[in-house]
Amino acid sequence: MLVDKVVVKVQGGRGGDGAISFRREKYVPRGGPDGGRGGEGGRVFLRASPDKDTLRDLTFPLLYQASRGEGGKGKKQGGKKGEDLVIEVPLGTQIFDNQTGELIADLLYPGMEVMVARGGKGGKGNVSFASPDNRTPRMAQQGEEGEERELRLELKLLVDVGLVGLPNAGKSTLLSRVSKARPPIAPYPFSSKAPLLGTVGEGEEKFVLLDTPAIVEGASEGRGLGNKFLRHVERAFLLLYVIDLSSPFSGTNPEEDLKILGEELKKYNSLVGNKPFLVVANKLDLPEARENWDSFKTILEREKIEGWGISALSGEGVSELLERIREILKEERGKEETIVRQEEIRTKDLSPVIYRFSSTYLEKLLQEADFHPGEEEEFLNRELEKSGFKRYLLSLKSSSIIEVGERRLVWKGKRLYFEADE
Ligand SMILES: Nc1nc2c(ncn2[C@@H]2O[C@H](COP(=O)(O)OP(=O)(O)OP(=O)(O)O)[C@@H](O)[C@H]2O)c(=O)[nH]1
Ligand SMILES: [Mg+2]
Repeated sequence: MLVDKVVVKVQGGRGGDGAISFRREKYVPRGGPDGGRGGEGGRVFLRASPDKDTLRDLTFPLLYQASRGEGGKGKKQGGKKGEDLVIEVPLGTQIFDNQTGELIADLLYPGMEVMVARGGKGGKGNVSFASPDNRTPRMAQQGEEGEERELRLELKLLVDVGLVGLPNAGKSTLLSRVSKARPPIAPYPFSSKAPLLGTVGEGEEKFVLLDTPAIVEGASEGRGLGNKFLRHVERAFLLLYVIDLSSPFSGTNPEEDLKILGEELKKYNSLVGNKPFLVVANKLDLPEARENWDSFKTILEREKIEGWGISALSGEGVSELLERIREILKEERGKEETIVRQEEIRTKDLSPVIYRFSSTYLEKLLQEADFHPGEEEEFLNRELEKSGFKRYLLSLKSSSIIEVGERRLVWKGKRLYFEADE
């Protein structure tokens, strides 16, 4: 079963304690204090991993804690920083602060990492407490506790195309025909109880298709399996309304099925209800379906709705449909704002969110920018404009901080800036 909502606690590592130590050297009988500072505690990050498609692994343990900073040492040596903890979550995971409800971040890019808890500061060593009155301080500061936060993680799968429809229409059959996914298929309603992903095609043309459990009239009031799985198609570029031409679920005709489906999707929300769609009229291999197709097609044409007749079972019409889907996806993906997938990120502006991108593209770009002294930022933003990478940045809220290796950038007003030195 797909786990798509979890609550977890995260905590940065404790800072290391400051050291109490005195210089010991030959011929220096009473050396001064030389206890160094404790290291900062590790931070906690969540990373978007394309290999994961569920939050199930996160249901246990409930507290994720980064490592402690090391204690300070003699000879004024600072302790080492605690190691960061990186937790992998599926692409499309949204991170909320469970107390305030604030959306902290939306992980849309493979490898994108967001910091969710700071490490505690290291304590000062006794060096810092020396004064003319107290040349041999026997005190040091303890490390601070790491920041603790309760997070709610919600997965909204990043799919390109979503299959929706009334029960028994052939959604799962179609998914299994065009991908390696093996959904349950059965000649009775509600055989699918959970959404299932499949990838279709290879390389540039590849897209992700999602099969969803059936919608029935009254789903918005909780009938059938309800519409709780529809949020997974909220970010799709395109929906396929699968209609059973042979024996419409409404018991009347395909038009009625289409009407019920359309209305339920609109009742769920306008994002899903108004998403571009194709009608996929299925089961054309059956004689009664073929009879219904002629009049249904005429109605679709009249209403200016694009419809495709197929048989998911025999494969008739399927490759033509796939070709059309690819054409639409090419268009949609080309639009800059689509990575945000029409979803506004509503957040109160609290502290800036820190992201890490393990991206060789960005690293290279920063190196190249160094060869343009005086106009590094100009160069950076100009190059960004030309690349597909900017789309990912557009999904971040303004004033976010982006860490690339040792460097920090600020994303503001749709531009990248080098963070001013403090
Ligand atoms: N003849 C024929 N039967 C089909 C076709 N597509 C699906 N079926 C049959 O219709 C029944 C339902 O198919 P599913 O793929 O499980 O339908 P679904 O829309 O996923 O159903 P739910 O998960 O219950 O919503 C199965 O018995 C399939 O074999 C088709 O193109 N032609
Ligand atoms: Mg199914």
